[in-house]
Amino acid sequence: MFREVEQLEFKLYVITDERYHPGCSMLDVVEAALMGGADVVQLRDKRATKKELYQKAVELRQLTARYGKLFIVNDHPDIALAVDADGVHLGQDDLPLAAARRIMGNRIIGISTHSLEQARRAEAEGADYIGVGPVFATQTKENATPVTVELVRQVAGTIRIPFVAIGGIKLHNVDQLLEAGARRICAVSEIVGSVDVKGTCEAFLRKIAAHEQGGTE
Ligand code: TZP
Ligand code: MG
Repeated sequence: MFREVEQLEFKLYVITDERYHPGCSMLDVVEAALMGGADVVQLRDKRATKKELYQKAVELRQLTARYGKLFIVNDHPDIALAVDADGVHLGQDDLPLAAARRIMGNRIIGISTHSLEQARRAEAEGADYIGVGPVFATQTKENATPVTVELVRQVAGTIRIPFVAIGGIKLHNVDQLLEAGARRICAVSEIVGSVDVKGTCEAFLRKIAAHEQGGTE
């Protein structure tokens, strides 16, 4: 079901993290996010075995396909291909982009970046989108030093491929990123750890839309 995308269109990117919803099924949480309008889902689980990740990926591929939304696998191009995901997301210490491109062909490759130099390099090397962060302090990712809102502003003024701001983003602090030029937002704990996953996604999207129309909500 993977679709070739000419210009990657998305606004709200959600990443799975089952640590934030013990006792709730991941599929139910992700489905609530999709109902709330999330338009990219990334499977990220550093604790699962490869076999477990593969099984989760199969299920998330089916679910995201039902909603016609993009599905990205973190870290593992082989799993991404095996489940017909739309793409893979890689960090600075993962498989180099050129090598990943040989595996992924025209599918989406996203790259995590933490500086303007890394953002420029990912763009030059052919990334389809980049993540910029963590913008704020986060409990979700280990050893992640905040990169500041100023970097988001610099990336917005420099980079032409889509970029998504990530890291510590909450409904109460997202406006400053939208003001700094972010058009796409990724949140993990604020969405999947919410008691109202669908409502939280809707609230993020309302803020993004309000900003596009030239003001805060
Ligand atoms: N990469 C940079 S920050 C981050 C990742 C995967 C985690 C963001 O999680 P949260 O809960 O939205 O701070
Ligand atoms: Mg990685």
